[in-house]
Amino acid sequence: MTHRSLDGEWKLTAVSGQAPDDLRGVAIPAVVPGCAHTDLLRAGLIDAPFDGDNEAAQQWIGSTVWRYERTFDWTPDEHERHDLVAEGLDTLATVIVNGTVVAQTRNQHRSYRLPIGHLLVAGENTIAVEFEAPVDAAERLEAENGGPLPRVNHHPYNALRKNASNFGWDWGIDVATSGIWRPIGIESWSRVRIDSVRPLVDVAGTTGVLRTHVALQQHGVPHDVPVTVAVSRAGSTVTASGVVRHDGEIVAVVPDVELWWPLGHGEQPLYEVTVTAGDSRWEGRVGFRTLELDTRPDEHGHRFVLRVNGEPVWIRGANWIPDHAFLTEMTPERYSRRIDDAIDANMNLLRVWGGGIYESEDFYRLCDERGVLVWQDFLLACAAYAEEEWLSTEIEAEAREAVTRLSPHASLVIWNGNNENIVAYADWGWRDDLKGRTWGDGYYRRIFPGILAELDPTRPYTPGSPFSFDDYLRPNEDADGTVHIWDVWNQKDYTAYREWRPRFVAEFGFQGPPAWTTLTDVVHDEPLDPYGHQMLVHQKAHEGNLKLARGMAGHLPEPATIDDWHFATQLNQAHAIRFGIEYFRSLTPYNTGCIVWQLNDDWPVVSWAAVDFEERRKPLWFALREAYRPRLVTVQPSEQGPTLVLVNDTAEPWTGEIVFERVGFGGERMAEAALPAEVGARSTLVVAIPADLATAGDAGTEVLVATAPDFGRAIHDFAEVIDQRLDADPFETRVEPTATGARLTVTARSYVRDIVVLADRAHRSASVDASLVSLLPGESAVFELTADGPLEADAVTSPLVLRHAGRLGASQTARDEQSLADASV
Ligand code: BMA
Repeated sequence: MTHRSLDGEWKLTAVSGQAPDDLRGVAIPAVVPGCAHTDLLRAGLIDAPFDGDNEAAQQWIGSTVWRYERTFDWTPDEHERHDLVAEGLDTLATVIVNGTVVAQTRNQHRSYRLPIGHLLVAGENTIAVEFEAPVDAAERLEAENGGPLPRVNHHPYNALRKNASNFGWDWGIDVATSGIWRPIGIESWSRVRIDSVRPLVDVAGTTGVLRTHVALQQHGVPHDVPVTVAVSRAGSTVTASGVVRHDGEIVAVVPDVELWWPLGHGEQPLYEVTVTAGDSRWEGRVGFRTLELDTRPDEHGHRFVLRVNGEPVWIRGANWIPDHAFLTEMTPERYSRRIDDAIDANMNLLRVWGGGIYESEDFYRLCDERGVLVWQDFLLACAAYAEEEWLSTEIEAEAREAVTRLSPHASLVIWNGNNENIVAYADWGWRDDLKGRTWGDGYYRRIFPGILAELDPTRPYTPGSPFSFDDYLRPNEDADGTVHIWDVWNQKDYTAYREWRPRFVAEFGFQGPPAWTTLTDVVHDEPLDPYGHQMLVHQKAHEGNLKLARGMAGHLPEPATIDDWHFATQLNQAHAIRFGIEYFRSLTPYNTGCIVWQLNDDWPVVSWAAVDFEERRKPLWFALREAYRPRLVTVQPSEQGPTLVLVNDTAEPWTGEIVFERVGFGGERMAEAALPAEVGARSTLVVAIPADLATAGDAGTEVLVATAPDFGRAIHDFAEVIDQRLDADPFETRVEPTATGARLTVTARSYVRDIVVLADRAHRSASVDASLVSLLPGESAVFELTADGPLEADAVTSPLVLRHAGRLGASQTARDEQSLADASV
């Protein structure tokens, strides 16, 4: 077997469509894997797509027919077969080798293997891949197949098997791409090659069982081929072998197997698996663990409990979207940093959302190694999908390929049929709009579970998210299965999270802007304003800014400046989600998990993300790190009055003393109490708060502090920021230079609520290791800033960088402006 890569330099030509006249027919240098946008950008023919309102100016790219072309030298060799292997074509592609059409493909989510040996000539050959304009193609397919089916957003993404959010989403830029987006090359082989491998794990007592399904492709008359499977770890190898003609299963038994565990439950030992058939080899890694998704009914409804190796895992997760609008710009390093963002925020699961892609091997490999669980959606989101042959053959083929490709990955623990399509059918009125047309039910009820039963019965399946495991009529019922909680962002105050009693929250989120630098690098409105033209290009949510304002009302003072708007909306996002998570987790084990919408962004945008596109952690990220601590202490209301809830998501039981203090903003101890307590491993303890601590004498000037060693402390504010008489100037600061930046020490004179260091405003490269820190009088907190440029003390302590909740609102801003004016006189 030999592999010749065709990646690298190609030529790109706009063939027809809306490309400007001076570009049409002109070949420009191109890079494969890549897409037309990135090639045009590299050639200096378009401006940066994410900047300003370039999105609108560049819509023609998605309405242009693009042709990729290159030549390559070919020297005939001893092999019998020569296949063109394209791992990803985006999307409707005509593949032409030496003038002969070898394929017309219709699906970004599949790979293609095309026999081309008969077309190759010694010496120079040409290959061309011509892409139909994706926007026009989606519209054409929709029109040819019965007209529009219900969906969100402006383009008919549900008519084309392409990354849906690439056409724009309520956080995503519309950059309908075309290109060869995964590697392409020629594979030459003789007699036999391994076509696919599905290594499925099981554990029986202390023994690991690996059932490896091997499918072969043979050239000539098929014969029995000896196949070997070797499973190794730490120098010891178990081998098993068998004979396969078309496909077969080879069972390897690994005694004293080391179990693979999710983060927080144990180690992640991975076993190397090598399959050999003739001179064809397949290599991968597996982790031995069992999986179970318990959705049985109980006295409340239907639970949603994931068990790994028999142990329930409480999910602390985030939804994952493509991390770059131009998928080919992703690197292993960027994947790694993003997964670190999840781990550092105490998460144990990422949900790969169905409007994106089946992620790259890098993503799953890193999750396998680090113990981050993966919930994988099939790629159908927020739309009705036709079940007729023109679409179903593609959806079925891509699902079979994805289930097979991802089968080795220990981290992959749940397959999910779709995102919100069932709830849209049941609750959003789509049933009536459909007028009897198909909408996707067959995929969720029959095709996907059928594919999993056949190809990978080891992994749990849920038909949709949300889903009630009861019937299709109440898919978002909180006592049953999974819910998506969106009434809060769309209509209600965030305290309405407590109107739900969810078993498992698969989505809930609240918007906030990206870091100041991320935002102002691309939004150049003068003056900067939430309703500025370019700002609105970077705010895709329906009435997003109104919802941001509504969501702050009653909590934070109305912002008077753009700087205050930026900080206040970021702070409110953090408060909203922390409020939600602490409440959901306080319901453990009735509630078994929450998955926040969303971890990441695919371009610089106002969104629900915790980490912005330029990889800056928003205040929300720091809130997640706190709220997702394995040991959480939180104050929650109950019918009997405020309670303290200790959630212990560790294997260690805890015994200790809870100290309660009711403290005035100036440091006065109004009341104190200490209670001994015990919390079992993976258990929750609810403690009544003593009456004289539970209620404030003056809610505007006191807080309740509950400290439980190892759990940390909960500061319970008796009032909203807007109703608290917080000191606008409550601390002293000290800044010392360090080898990598600066160390900021903040010492409180009076209660400081939510210190946030907007480090990028001190230097665009700067980041900080802590934020959302509240201090009682006399306490200090240390913030380590890291930067690759100078960090002056004045910059670090500037009121635009060193922020806190007490310095918000019109009167304060006027004072700040006055003091800045005085200083510059
Ligand atoms: C959920 C997601 C996405 C969307 C998000 C925010 O429904 O599934 O469709 O981006 O809400 O509106």
